[in-house]
Amino acid sequence: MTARVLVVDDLEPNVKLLEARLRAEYFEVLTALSGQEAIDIAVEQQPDIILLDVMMPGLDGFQTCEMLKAHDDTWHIPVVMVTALDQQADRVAGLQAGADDFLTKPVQDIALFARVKSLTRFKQMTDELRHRHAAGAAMGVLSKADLAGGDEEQATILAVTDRGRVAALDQGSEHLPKHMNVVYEEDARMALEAIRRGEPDLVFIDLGMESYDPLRLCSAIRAFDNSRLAPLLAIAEQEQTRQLIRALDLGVSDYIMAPVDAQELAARVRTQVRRMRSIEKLRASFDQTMELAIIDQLTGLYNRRFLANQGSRLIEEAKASGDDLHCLMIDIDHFKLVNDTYGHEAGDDVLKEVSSRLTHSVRGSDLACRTGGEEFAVLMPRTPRASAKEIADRVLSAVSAEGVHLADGQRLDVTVSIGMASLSEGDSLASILKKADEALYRSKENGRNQITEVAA
Ligand code: GH3
Ligand code: MG
Repeated sequence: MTARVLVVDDLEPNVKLLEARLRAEYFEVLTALSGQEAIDIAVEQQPDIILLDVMMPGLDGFQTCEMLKAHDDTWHIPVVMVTALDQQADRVAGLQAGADDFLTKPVQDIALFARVKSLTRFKQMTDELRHRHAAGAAMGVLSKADLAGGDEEQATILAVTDRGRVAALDQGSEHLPKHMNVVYEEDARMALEAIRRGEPDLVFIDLGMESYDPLRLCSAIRAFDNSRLAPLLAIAEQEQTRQLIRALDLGVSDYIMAPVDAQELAARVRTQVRRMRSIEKLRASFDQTMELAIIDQLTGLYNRRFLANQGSRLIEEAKASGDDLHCLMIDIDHFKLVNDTYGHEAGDDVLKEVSSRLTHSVRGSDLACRTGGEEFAVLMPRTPRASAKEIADRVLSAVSAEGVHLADGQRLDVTVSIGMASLSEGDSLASILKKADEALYRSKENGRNQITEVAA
């Protein structure tokens, strides 16, 4: 995995040093010697991740971080604060300024690449979701709030270790929000099952475990869809750097070195949980936006926009494969009379009921849409004429067979008129809809409650 990293430090030798190490691992590197320069470059060049020194003249690292996180063009770029060793207060201030992670000087390779890779993975995931969001919805612009800070309360942490309780973990949990509780599991197989069931929100893996290969556990967790994204934190002893590097290659999200600093542990747990929650939030908000963008809210059918996109695709596919495709245009008869006689609400109820009967009359592979007030279109891919006619008959009788019950108990007879057209060579979505529409008007002229076909 590669990424574009912006290195920010007022001391040029520091910049050069990090730059060389990142380049050696095939990262692309941008550099800045001040906070302001960092902001300008970030806005213009959109790096994937920013390594930001804390102690700088002018804008210091915290101020720079705050400004990056407040700027519309840079708020989504992960920031790693580079702090002097033993500056515990700096770490807390960094996280408060909105930093996504921190590294302590002198920066060790393993820590550097672990943080950079993990944040790059996170950014790729959120970028993908942000792009889908933007593409899928002209409405519903994604706000900063959708990404920033998922809810980090209420998390279950599973610690997999066969060496008894980890003192630092117990101490660390004192620094965690109240609703994060740590559960221990000695049996790696049991742990794996719980993880695959999606039970823990975060997993600690003790790399010193003896009853089961901890690396095998990491890869087994990552091999399953359900647990592919679960935050995994490795706990490693100083002499376990080789295993740790393997674990990071296998997709461990982060690690903590023994002797574990309880506050650091708490900060890392919170960061991981927050990241996971923000991805979940982004997904949910994406699904919701998509649904609003493509579903007609009154009837639950697809809307005109979806027909325009998806319909064109179906037409192109049918033309490429040579399969039959048929189109129905359906319009409720004398619908204005329903509104005028029984009121708009009764009209809405009729629309919902007709839509529901339509949905039940067509097949899952057919695309049924509400194209306008009381007008519907159905595209039926891979459907020969005889089957299309059968489906049109089914729609006609499903609507007329039984009256629609209004909220006040009255029963209303409702019928529809239908136009049917088949796809011919030169057709586009617009032209097949037009043909079906013309056929529909013939059904209206000829007395309604009937189907008119136009041949290809
Ligand atoms: P025809 O048989 O020729 O189709 O006659 P019609 O009365 O169905 O057609 P017309 O186009 O004259 O009237 C359609 C009516 O549908 C007019 C409009 O007020 C009503 N309408 C459109 N959208 C909605 C809606 O969402 N809810 C309700 N209740 N009525 C709607
Ligand atoms: Mg009508």
